[in-house]
Amino acid sequence: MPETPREESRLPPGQYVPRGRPVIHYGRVPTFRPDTWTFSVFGATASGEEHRFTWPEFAALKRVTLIADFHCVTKFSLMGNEWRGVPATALLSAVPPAPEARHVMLWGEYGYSANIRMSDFEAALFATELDEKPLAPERGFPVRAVVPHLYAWKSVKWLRAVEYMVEDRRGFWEDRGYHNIGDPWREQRYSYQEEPGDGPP
Ligand SMILES: Nc1nc2c(c(=O)[nH]1)N[C@H]1C(S)=C(S)[C@@H](COP(=O)(O)O)O[C@H]1N2
Ligand SMILES: [Mo]
Repeated sequence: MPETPREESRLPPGQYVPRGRPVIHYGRVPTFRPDTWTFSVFGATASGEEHRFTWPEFAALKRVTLIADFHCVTKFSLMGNEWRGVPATALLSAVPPAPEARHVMLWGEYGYSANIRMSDFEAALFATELDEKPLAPERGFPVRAVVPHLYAWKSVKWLRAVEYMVEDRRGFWEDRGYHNIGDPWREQRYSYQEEPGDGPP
């Protein structure tokens, strides 16, 4: 059996493991209302239609476990999180995108958003549990995105919608000076580091 790599070798450049497990977000924690909550998939869907899941429908999707570290661009990393949730691949089969959709916008409550490439989306999880417990309200209850290989601002808490996109557009932080792709292993922190092709103008 291969050993789990030690934490040091799992830390991208410039990151550190803090004491405790910080919670960080912009704005306040929303209240979950199961009767009115919906999760929509819209934009460049194969059918051209928007699809909305109610909470019971979403909760009935198959779930998997994913163990992953996450890296905040402010430099702390939370190691070895055990996420459980719906893999994006399940959503892609339930609501297929149009073949020309190459990008995805993840939408949280209050209009928080983050854009990722379709290839990043395929590796994402819609987490409903962390470390064998339902997500805490401040961690994104009832559903948060987990995009394990990109900076954590892309892991949108209180996720409410997924928009398939043909053309790339910047999300909340990408529009405020952060890198369009945000790969922590390449330290893609800020938009001034972008190379041609990394993002929309
Ligand atoms: N909806 C929403 N999701 C968000 C944020 C936010 O402000 N709003 N902040 C992001 C940032 S910058 C980080 S580092 C992580 C923090 O996740 P945590 O609070 O579970 O540590 O959530 C991300 N998801
Ligand atoms: Mo962050």
